[in-house]
Amino acid sequence: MKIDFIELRHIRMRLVAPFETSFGVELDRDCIILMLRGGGLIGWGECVAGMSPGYSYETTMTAWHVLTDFFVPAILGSEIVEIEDLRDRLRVFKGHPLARAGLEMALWDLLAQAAGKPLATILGGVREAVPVGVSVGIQKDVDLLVETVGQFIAEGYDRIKIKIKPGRDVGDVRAVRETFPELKLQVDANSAYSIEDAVSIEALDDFDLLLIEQPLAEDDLIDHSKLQARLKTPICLDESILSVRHARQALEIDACRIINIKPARVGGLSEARSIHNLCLESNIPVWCGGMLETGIGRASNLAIASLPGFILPGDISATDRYYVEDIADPPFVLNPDSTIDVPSRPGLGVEVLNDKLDRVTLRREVFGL
Ligand code: OSB
Ligand code: MG
Repeated sequence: MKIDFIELRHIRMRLVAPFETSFGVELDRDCIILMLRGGGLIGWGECVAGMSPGYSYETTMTAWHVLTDFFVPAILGSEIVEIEDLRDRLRVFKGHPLARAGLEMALWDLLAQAAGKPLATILGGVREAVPVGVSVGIQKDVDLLVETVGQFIAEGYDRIKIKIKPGRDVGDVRAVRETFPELKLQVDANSAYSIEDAVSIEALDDFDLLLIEQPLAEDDLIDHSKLQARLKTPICLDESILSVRHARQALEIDACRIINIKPARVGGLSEARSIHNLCLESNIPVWCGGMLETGIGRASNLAIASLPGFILPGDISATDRYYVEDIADPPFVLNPDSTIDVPSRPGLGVEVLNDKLDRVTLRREVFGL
């Protein structure tokens, strides 16, 4: 099909509660919503780059620049038959996986709709519902953290991830573990430690955690490997894994024993599926990470998380954990067994609500033939 129209929107949505990590606190979430038209169908994508380069070097503004000046012109007017056609056209450009992934998501939606099948089916999904947990930001103090975790458990989440940073690690984890001895618990440092101050990471080894996510720098597989050798708890890499090659190399040197797969971080669903396939062959458990997505990105995450290797609960929570009002319908709800249903309608399987989308749009640009 020929891609004859593309629309980009920079949107901003208020989070139900501020989200604090080792790299900062967010009250609002910014992202770019992409709309692609081809063959009379419309596909939607979400580029998760936020306002500050805290998680990744990409921001909403750099993604806007790279998309509008390079990626969109490379595909507008092109005859696209499969995802590889898009990947081929973008291969000459370096980096910017979040921008790449947003565009790729819209194309997956379009191609799945053209095939009349849910995205999950097209990707090779095998589950109708996926196990999920909730990612809890750093709270004002330990008491509030324990209370917040307790509320999510009461809502039905059976796996909790807590964000940590130097000074807010062992104390936070001990308090949660003492209050909830049986809880499936894991932590995420978002690369806030160095190998020199990893003693506090080693101190977390005795709390029966499912995993310790991204303790060290994103560009440092070597020190992660040294740290993993000192821990019985599996290290899980997030920021460090940008491609299937990184995944293979990390596993070869035992830099991690679990991988967090975020399609956005690795440049799209196609690369995410390759990493999943590698891990499945290598008996390495994977799970789907999140970037506080709207219903559009969440539908895509649920689709990839339905693949057989995603055996650990994902950071894919119900809509009401993030937003009062979403831009897509229906909202995602938590099932009593701490799972969320995978959309079963063709494509992403959600309906974008144009009036709500208009209300959160800060900037819009269209590209037509
Ligand atoms: O590191 O997993 C992360 C959110 C923004 C940026 C980075 C991360 C996160 C989360 C939230 O942990 C997961 C979610 O979407 O619920
Ligand atoms: Mg993470």
